[in-house]
Amino acid sequence: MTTHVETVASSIDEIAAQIDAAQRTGEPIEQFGEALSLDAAYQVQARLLRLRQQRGEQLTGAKLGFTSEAKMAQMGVDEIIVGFLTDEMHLRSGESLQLTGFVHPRVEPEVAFRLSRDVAPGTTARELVASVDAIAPALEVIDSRYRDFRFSLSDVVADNTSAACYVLGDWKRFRRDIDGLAVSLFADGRIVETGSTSDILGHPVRALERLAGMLTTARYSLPAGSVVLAGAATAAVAASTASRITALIAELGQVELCIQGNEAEGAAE
Ligand code: OOG
Ligand code: MG
Repeated sequence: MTTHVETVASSIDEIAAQIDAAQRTGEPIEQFGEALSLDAAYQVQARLLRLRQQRGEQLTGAKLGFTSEAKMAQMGVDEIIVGFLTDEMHLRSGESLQLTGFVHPRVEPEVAFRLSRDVAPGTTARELVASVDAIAPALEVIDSRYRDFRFSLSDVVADNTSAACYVLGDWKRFRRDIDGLAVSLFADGRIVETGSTSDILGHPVRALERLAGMLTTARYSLPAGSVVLAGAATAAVAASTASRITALIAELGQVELCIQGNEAEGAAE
């Protein structure tokens, strides 16, 4: 006889397997909706991380979501969420994004922090901020595995907060006075979104402080050298609309992503 606990555990594994398959094939799935609690969604996310680690991927950091009004308004979700990053998601400078294999990727500008020490659940906000040694402009590629890029809070948490890839600009020494810096997103040289680093919870360092409390929920430790993405200051743009997307953050610099596949529309592969 199966107990209730076993049934719940197997449905977490089952949901994780479905999301993992959607991520690997680029075939979208239906939302889970009300059936999935937020706690179960974080368990699904932890299971997804284990599946990726079993395939040899390494945890390289964490990302926050919905830390700006622009993102909350774009997606209709208004609670801060956390997801994980792995080495496979890291696109090196000069590497292009291949659109094949994604469902409907979008790109957004991010502030990235680097941790100089291991950070485990239970670390205080003050300790976490004190462990940061560098900051960089970044781009995040998000790709919801759900049909039509629509989800509830639990759906998006289970789907590792839509995390797909990230690109980092050059690291600079960490400093705290990084609020009020202009953020611009360009698609093929045209400005498509603008904002300010203050749009991230009033100050990007607040995103770090929030992460401290969320590691317990997320159930993982971050190794020294980990990257933390603070959450986009502006709405995201569809990757299919440009062959080059650039984020520029005043005083931090710029970071660029080339996208392959747009020009191949209709061409025989
Ligand atoms: C969820 C991910 C949100 C951010 O920066 O706010 C996020 C999504 O928009 O699909 O990464
Ligand atoms: Mg993001």
